Amino acid sequence: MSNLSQRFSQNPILTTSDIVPSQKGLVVECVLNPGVFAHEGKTWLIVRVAERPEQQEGVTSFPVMRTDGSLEIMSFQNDDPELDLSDSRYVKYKGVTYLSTISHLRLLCSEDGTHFFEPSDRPTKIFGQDSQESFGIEDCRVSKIGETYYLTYTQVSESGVGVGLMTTRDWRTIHRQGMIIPPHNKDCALFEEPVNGKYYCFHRPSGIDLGGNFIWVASSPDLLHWGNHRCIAHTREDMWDSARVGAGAAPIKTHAGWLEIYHGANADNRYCLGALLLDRDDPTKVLARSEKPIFEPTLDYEKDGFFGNVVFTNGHLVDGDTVTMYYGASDEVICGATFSIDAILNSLNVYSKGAL
Ligand code: MAN
Repeated sequence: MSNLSQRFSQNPILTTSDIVPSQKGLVVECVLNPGVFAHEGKTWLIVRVAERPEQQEGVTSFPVMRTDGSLEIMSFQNDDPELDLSDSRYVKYKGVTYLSTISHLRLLCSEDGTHFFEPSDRPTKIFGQDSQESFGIEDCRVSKIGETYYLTYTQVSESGVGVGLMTTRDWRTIHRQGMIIPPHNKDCALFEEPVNGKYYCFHRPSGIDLGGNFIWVASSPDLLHWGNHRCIAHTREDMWDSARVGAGAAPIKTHAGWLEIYHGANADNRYCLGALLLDRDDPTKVLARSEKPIFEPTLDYEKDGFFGNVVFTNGHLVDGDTVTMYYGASDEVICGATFSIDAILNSLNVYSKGAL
């Protein structure tokens, strides 16, 4: 186990009991995977809140959003042979996949980076809005480009999983920009400055028969229209990131290149974090990558929970050599940890040219 990080002594800093349900009849099952940003001298999280009705004995029920924005509760008897509940994140029935909870985004702020509350002076809840978000919205990344905050997030519906974009300057009025990358795609993080005059992002399409769950880079003239897609990181057989990989938050610009903390999962759905280093002038070139995870689920709150053995990050703050990373643990609670950027860079395995 690597010793690169220092977990907050207050972990977990947010649990489901800290979050008030968005409406009567719903229970908060998970508060997880926060986007992170600094604004007006404070630390802010835009967390994912996953809810469903209280579960009754022998029955599985979960909400789906109707076109008018109200929730419909779907229910299935647990002994129905057509029902598959083998993964707590999903409900599969007669070959159709639903999510077991519906997620919205919630804005929280803090003076000290560990005690978070919903500010009373601005809107704090962002819900799925149309038929492309009827199963909810998830895992928001926040990138500040100029004076504007860009929020990339996962839009989930029966039509698939895609990347949505919202923008705001003041966190009072939020502008929806629609789906910028179509299904199946998620884990989109925008670079916070252009490289050679073009904007860049990471994204994660999923190959079905050919390919896999790999990290790609794309570029754009305007942050809305993305092209020139290049695959930069494959999963690696028999390693900690053998089944899926996906980008975390906006990459960190270092003297050595763009440093990206990413998640990787193996076939047992154990989610760890590692890092990639990309060329400063050409982010499609991978210079180095973690051989071993830089962060693993080892403590009780990371091993046991709504979906255990998961550490997942999509937000951090950078101050000099220190990255303060916020992460979801076991898909149920939010925690924090700090890393030294130099220590991460020194831990990477330098890549021979062209390796994926
Ligand atoms: C997926 C994502 C995350 C989640 C992990 C672990 O990759 O959708 O939201 O935290 O799985 O369950």
